[in-house]
Amino acid sequence: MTSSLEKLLFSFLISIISFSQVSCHQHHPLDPLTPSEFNLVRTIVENSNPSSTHNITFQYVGLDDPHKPTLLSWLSNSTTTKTPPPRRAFVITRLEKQTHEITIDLSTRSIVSDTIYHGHGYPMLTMGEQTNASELPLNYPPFVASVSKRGLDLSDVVCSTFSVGWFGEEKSKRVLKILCFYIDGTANLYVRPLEGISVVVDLDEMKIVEYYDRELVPVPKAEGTEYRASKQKPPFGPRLSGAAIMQPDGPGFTIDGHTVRWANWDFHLSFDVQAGPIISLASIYDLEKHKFRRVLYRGYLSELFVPYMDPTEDWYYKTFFDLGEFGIGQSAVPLKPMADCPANAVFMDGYYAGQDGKPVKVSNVFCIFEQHAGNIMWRHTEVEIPNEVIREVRPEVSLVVRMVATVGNYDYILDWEFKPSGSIQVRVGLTGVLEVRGVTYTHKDQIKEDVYGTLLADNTIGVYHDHFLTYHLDLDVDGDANSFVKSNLVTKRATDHSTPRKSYWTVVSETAKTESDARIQPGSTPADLLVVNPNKKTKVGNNIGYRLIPGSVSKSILSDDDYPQIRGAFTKYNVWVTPYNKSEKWAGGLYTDRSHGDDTLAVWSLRDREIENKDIVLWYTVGFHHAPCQEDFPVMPTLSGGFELRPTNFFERNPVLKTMAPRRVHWPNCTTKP
Ligand SMILES: *[C@@H]1O[C@H](CO)[C@@H](O)[C@H](O)[C@H]1NC(C)=O
Ligand SMILES: *[C@@H]1O[C@H](CO)[C@@H](O)[C@H](O)[C@H]1NC(C)=O
Ligand SMILES: *[C@@H]1O[C@H](CO)[C@@H](O)[C@H](O)[C@H]1NC(C)=O
Ligand SMILES: *[C@@H]1O[C@H](CO)[C@@H](O)[C@H](O)[C@H]1NC(C)=O
Ligand SMILES: *[C@@H]1O[C@H](CO)[C@@H](O)[C@H](O)[C@H]1NC(C)=O
Ligand SMILES: [Cu+2]
Repeated sequence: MTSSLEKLLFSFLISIISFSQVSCHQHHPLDPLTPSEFNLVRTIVENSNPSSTHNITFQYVGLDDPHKPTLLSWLSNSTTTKTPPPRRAFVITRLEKQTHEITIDLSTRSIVSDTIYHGHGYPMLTMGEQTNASELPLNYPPFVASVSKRGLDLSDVVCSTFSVGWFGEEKSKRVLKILCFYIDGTANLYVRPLEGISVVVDLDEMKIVEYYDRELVPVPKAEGTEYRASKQKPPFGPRLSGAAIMQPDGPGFTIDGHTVRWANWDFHLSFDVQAGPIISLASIYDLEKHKFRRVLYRGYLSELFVPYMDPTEDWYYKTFFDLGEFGIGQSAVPLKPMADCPANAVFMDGYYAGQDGKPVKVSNVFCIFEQHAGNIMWRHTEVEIPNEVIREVRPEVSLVVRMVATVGNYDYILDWEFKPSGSIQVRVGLTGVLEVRGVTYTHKDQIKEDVYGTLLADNTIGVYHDHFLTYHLDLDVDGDANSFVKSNLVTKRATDHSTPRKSYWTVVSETAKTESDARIQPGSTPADLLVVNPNKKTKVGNNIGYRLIPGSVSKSILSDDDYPQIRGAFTKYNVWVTPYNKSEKWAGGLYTDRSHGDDTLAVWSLRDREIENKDIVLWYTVGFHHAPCQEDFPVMPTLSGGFELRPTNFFERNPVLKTMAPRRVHWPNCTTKP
């Protein structure tokens, strides 16, 4: 692409930039690493291994976020204290079949620690090694023979990588499976699997170590699988009518570095190769108290577990951990203006370290926009007052931060929506292409046995599966010492004959003392789930809090002793609470690929630590059981889920009572033709 001279000049420039950026402390301590910092990390790591520079692969490079108390004390002192907490990078490399954990101090440009990880599991897969591995079959004679045996054209075959999980082996090698698909006549390769062929690649050797061609199954036909607008044939419709969003005064938010300020909200938005968007230090301005009050110290998607339900030889291992294995940030795609996000959106780029440690840019990785969805923030019509009708309505405007990750066939839309009322609504949208199994069947009546899915089209089974998105929510409700409270709604019998009523319900609150009190399946009994600050009360004496309003609450229904469930045991409950611990970040463990499930949220929680009046982390899983249907084919309309964090006795009264309605925008004199 570029000449080596240009590359040399480029790296020279980068090193100049890195000097200036690293030495003048302009970063917020939670800012993601900059391109120059990624280069600095690479240089430091490579210089520490001068003889094997070309053999190091960077599996993870990210900010080693400062110790929370240090950061909080720096923030509350930031006007007086000059030095921010030390800026550090956390790096995982593979070198000579070993996993290295390296911490680098970016200001002193030194390695703080470099240890070899000896436990189970492997780091996140890089794009580079997945690309290299997926190209191996195309030059592998037995595979080439299998393709021609099926009468297919090798040039229309594309292959993709699949993590293999763990099924009880003592030691598991760093391997991947490769599955291949047939393009010929469609862009929808995932619905045209070359079923029956499996290829196992050893990533350390980067070579094929196992190969099977088990059965000849017809490749589902291309007809009807296309999703590109340009390839569709009439009839079309319906045509949706257009609308425009006008913000003549520009957006109502400001972005200062990575800090976003909008309406009464203030938060930091970062990008991580594994987690994608990270929201930090979200606080809301209290009009009555004349100050910002803390709500969420850090919130991000911590794991995304997708087990498939076909237990047969070619499919049983498909139990993916999209975050720990593939990286949701690494899978992020550039957002398309006017389509992925509305016209008034502002975009941000993101960077991560590629396998060679060099920064990789994802343009438009986030979009941020004010959402005018036509909803009502609050209203009341009063007609009971003689000779007067009062009608007060406040339209709702909210702020949305969006990222889309495309993990192979599937697309995940990840939204964080902030509302002036103090609510934070987290939404996920599932779309993209289903993972399908090729079969001989063309009609449901031919199927006598369990096929573990739905026949969607000729020769095509959409396999049953789940999506579990587990969020790490380090709420700091008006301070870091918080408690988790279950306000159970309990039915009472009216027995004393003073009322014609036979029953009513009342609220009986229980504060969780230890972790075991906070493993919850919402909906099993009616209850409000709250994170409260037990040290602060409203004027009338209620505990200041935030409530979790669960959305879709599917939990895993695999048996506890099933291997994927051991690794994904954190999906057994939708809600967990743990005491804050900097190293407990990833619900599926730091080394998720081929993990044995010994470093999961479920295992940490077994310590049954105290969580009352402590700095606590709430974990919530948005779950979907997905039994595919024909409408999901050839590409799936978005299926949404999520949850809400809503102030509950946090404010003294309705915090949007005095919120001013958006200014009416006058349309410029233009005409549009249909
Ligand atoms: C890098 O790895 C290859 C193959 O594993 C090996 O032959 C070579 O000696 C290694 N190079 C260095 C500099 O360690
Ligand atoms: C401010 O900094 C001083 C000195 O570093 C520290 O002792 C103090 O606890 C900090 N204040 C707060 C509110 O964190
Ligand atoms: C992938 O292939 C490229 C190009 O051949 C090579 O530079 C790189 O080292 C390979 N990566 C791995 C992990 O083998
Ligand atoms: C923090 O979590 C890690 C991993 O679970 C654990 O090894 C460590 O002991 C914990 N630290 C504290 C202070 O609990
Ligand atoms: C729009 O139309 C109004 C009424 O016809 C006119 O007064 C005004 O000047 C026009 N504005 C522009 C920007 O053309
Ligand atoms: Cu699905």
